[in-house]
Amino acid sequence: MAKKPLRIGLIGYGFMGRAHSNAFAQVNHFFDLGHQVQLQAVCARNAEAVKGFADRWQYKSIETDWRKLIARDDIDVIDIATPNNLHAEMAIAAAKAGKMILCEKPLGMNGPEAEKMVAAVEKAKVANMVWYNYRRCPAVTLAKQLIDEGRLGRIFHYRAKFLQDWTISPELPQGGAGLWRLDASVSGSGVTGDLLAHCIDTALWLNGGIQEVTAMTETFIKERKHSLTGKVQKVSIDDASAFLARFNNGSLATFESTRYARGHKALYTFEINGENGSLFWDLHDLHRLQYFDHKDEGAVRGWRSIHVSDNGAHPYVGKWWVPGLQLGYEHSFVHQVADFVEGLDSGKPAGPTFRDGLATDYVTDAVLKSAGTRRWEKVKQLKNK
Ligand code: SOE
Repeated sequence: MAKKPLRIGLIGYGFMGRAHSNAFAQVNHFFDLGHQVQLQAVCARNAEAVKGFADRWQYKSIETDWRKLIARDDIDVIDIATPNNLHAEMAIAAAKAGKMILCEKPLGMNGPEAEKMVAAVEKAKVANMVWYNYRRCPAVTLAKQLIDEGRLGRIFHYRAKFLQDWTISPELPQGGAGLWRLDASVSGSGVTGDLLAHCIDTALWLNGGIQEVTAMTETFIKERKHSLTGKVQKVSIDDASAFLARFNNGSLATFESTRYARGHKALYTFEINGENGSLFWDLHDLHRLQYFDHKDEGAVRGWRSIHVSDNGAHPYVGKWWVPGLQLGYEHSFVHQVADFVEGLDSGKPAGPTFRDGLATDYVTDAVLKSAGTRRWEKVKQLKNK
């Protein structure tokens, strides 16, 4: 049977534009889906650069004005891969135009902005998803399966970190392409919204909702030259952020993130300790899941390192190569597109939806608030639809 076309209009061509384009280009080669994903158009302000990107990734056409892209009737899905301050305006306009939307994380600059985005997609009844890609690393998906099967029993602890070291130099400017993450007026926040948001999305998925948090943040480099103005300006992002949390299921958590952990480039790890077992995952070893099962016979009991590459037993793996050959970072994006399309095919939308992204924004809001008040802060909970 002929597949339905799913015509993508991508906005933005940075690091994430590439990761998404690769996923769109690959997904039908490996997954059996009811839709054929098509690289229809890419949009960015610089016509020459966007033309180069379109040629490289084989997009059929280009736009330099995102409103024109959204108005086109040969586009089914708007994919927002722009800096954070543009997500809301674009997503709300796309929803009003009846487009499906994929949006980079974090969903909004903050909870109130993300609420408007959720209201827009739910009013328009358009499919929507946020690119929290780490859920779709097969080892992380396997962790979800093991938890849902009850193998860990009651959960006591959740521990997550996301450590980088790329902003230590005071000479690094803020603002502009590649460096907008250092400019709070564009990013919304520093590591809290950029890195901890990943940890929080995974945690909410694996361990349920968070009730309250107490946090501390620090801005180590107080002023930096702004790439766009050339002036030395105050830095308003959090360079480092750490918080304690209490989950609805009674478990306790610690979360830590920084861009000042010399030697660490993208060290995202989480560990979960339950009554019957524990799990540990490390992005630098992303195809492995460490699992401790207390039910194992005493003499051989210990942490096992599962190489998540078994065609039959492990999530997503059977779609790729032969057993034992591992998958990497880019596959998590391919899996996310596959699940989005399968959600369209089946009518059962895959997460994280905008609503799920809002739940993460509520936690990051509470973290930033607590860092200011130096008190425990309640996390706003999602209202029922
Ligand atoms: C920041 O360096 C960054 O690129 C984040 O923005 C991504 O979301 C994360 O996956 C890797 O690090």
